[in-house]
Amino acid sequence: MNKIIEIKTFGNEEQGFLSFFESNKDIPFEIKRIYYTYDVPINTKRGMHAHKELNQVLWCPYGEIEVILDNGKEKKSYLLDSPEKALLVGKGIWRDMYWKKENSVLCVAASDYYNEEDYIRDYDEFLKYVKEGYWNDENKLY
Ligand code: T46
Repeated sequence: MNKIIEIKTFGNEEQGFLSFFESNKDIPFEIKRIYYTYDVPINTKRGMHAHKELNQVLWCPYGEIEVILDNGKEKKSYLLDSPEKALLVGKGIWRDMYWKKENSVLCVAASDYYNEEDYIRDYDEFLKYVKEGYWNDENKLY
């Protein structure tokens, strides 16, 4: 988790491209929910939370979105600027997303149904979980 992966892609410039990934094969979990974020004004920041248990894969089929991941010990920046790139984001990761281009779309496939109880929306609370070793070493960044 917490790394960029390449999405399998077929096609050519004459006919266009098709990209796909499959649960438990290309991404390391079963998908239970899909959502997407769009019509976000440029330079908007979203996210600002972590998940206790949720695993997700993020991809940007159109546009450019920067995702900053923070495991409480280090931060890394990942650029979603191609429909052939995806970012795996596991549990115990604080995330901030920045919309870098007009009309960029963020798509997300998640390992579980929506549950507000799984969110940590306060950064100090997130750091407390990190200090207590809640995720052990399962939230490394790559
Ligand atoms: C994440 C990043 C990448 C629902 O009711 N159902 C859903 O499935 C989702 C995802 C959200 N919501 C509600 C909860 C809030 O009232 O939609 C509203 C906006 O959600 P939020 O402010 O959490 O949106 P983002 O863009 O900051 O974060 C979202 C996901 O919530 C989050 O899990 O990792 O995208």
